[in-house]
Amino acid sequence: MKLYHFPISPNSRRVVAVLHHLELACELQSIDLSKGEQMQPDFLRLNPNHMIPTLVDGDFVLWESNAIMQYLCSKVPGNSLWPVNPATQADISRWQFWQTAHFGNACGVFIFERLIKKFRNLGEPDANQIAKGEAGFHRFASVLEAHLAGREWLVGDTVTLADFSVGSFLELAEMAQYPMASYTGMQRWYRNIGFVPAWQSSAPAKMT
Ligand SMILES: N[C@@H](CCC(=O)N[C@@H](CS)C(=O)NCC(=O)O)C(=O)O
Repeated sequence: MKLYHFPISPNSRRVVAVLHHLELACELQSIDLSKGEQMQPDFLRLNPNHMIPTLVDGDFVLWESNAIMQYLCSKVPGNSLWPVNPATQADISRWQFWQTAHFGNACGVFIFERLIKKFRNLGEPDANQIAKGEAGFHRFASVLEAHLAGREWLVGDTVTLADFSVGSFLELAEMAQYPMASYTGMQRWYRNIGFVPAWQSSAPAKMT
């Protein structure tokens, strides 16, 4: 298998964490988004959305990080990241869809305004966008905070794909200055993810 990724992307990192957790052999190929490598014709043939992560497994090409994570788990029967119980799988999928549809976009405002704009010389953060971003962030962060009350993990009593998917966006919380101060449950939960060996070993090198 070969995974095209960009180490500082949260969408990539969570897939790499799954590979490490399951101890699956996979070649990693970095696609440098800062150099526009995702627009190269060879890569566009694999993923016409020009996005990483993208997995190639023989003749099978798969994009969308959450689909890749589920696919990798299906290769390792009995793993605890994606347990076979249908209700548990649906619960995990729920959080993965929620992350893609809502929480990731809410965090994405701060990532774009405070990190990507700087990275690409696109000017200063826009105060109106940040204000709108804060409203969106609080809407969804409060759902996550309430769910985490009295729980260690999002689903069941062990780390699952749900934690990797939703948690991956907290990696950039400090750098992109998400308004996190009052969300002590989220902070505690993300610290716990930080103790998972596969999460530690998949960490990208620090950005300067
Ligand atoms: N929903 C996709 C999102 C992937 C995504 O947003 N990838 C970004 C990096 S985090 C990307 O490759 N952007 C390059 C581009 O849009 O040209 C997933 O979960 O895999």
